[in-house]
Amino acid sequence: MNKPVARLGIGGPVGSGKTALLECLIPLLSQKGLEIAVVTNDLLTTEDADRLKSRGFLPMERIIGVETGSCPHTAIREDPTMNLLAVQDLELLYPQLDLIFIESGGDNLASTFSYDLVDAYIFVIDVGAGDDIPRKNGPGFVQADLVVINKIDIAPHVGVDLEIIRQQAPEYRRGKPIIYTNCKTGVGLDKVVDFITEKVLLEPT
Ligand SMILES: Nc1nc2c(ncn2[C@@H]2O[C@H](COP(=O)(O)OP(=O)(O)O)[C@@H](O)[C@H]2O)c(=O)[nH]1
Ligand SMILES: [Mg+2]
Repeated sequence: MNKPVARLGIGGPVGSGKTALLECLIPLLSQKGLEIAVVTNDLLTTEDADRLKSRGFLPMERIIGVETGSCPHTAIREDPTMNLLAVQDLELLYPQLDLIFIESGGDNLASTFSYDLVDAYIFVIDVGAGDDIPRKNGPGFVQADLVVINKIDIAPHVGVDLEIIRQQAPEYRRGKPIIYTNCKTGVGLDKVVDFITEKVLLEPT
C-alpha cells in the first residue's frame, strides 16, 4: 500500500505571499527528507507553477499548474474536481510523496478550502492589507488551520501597527494558531515548518 500523503492548502488574497511562502518552505522541508509536490491554481495561466519550476527546488514534473478559468475559490471549495485530479495524478506517479501543497489562485478574505480536497489549510495575509484585517472576521482568517501574517518587515512603511494586529488577531482566531513571517529573511518560517511536521503530516517525521 502507498504511504498516506498529506494535502495542505495555501490560501489567501492575491499578493499576500503564498508562492513566496512555498519558495521558502519547500527547501526547508526537503532538508528534513520530506518528498513534496505542488499544485498551483491560476485563473488563465500557469504563472506560479512556472515560477516554482524555474527555482529548481523540485523536479519539474512534481509541480502541476491548474488553470481554473473561473472564480478561484470555486476550484478549491465548491467544485475541486480539477485539483483532485491533479492530486491523484501526483499520488499515482510518485508513491513516495509525503506532502502535496495546493496553492489557491488567490481570493478575498472569504476563501476557504474544502476538506474533501485538503487535510488542512494555511491562510496567508500580509500586513500591507492593514491592521484591521483580523477585525473583518473573514471566514478564511477565522477558520483556517493556521494563519500566516506575512511581510512583517513592511509594517513601518505602510503605516501599520503590528502590535495592534498581535493584540487583536488571537480573539478572532479563537485559540487557533497564528504565525508572523517575513519571507525575505526567513523570520517565523521555522514555526511554520514545525506546524507542518507536527500537525499536518500523516506519518510524522
Ligand atoms: N517585503 C516582503 N515582500 C514579500 C514577502 N513575501 C512576499 N513578498 C513579495 O510580495 C509579492 C507577492 O508575493 P507572491 O508570493 O507572488 O504572492 P501570492 O500572490 O500570494 O502568491 C512578491 O513581490 C514577493 O516578493 C515578505 O515577507 N516581505
Ligand atoms: Mg502565488
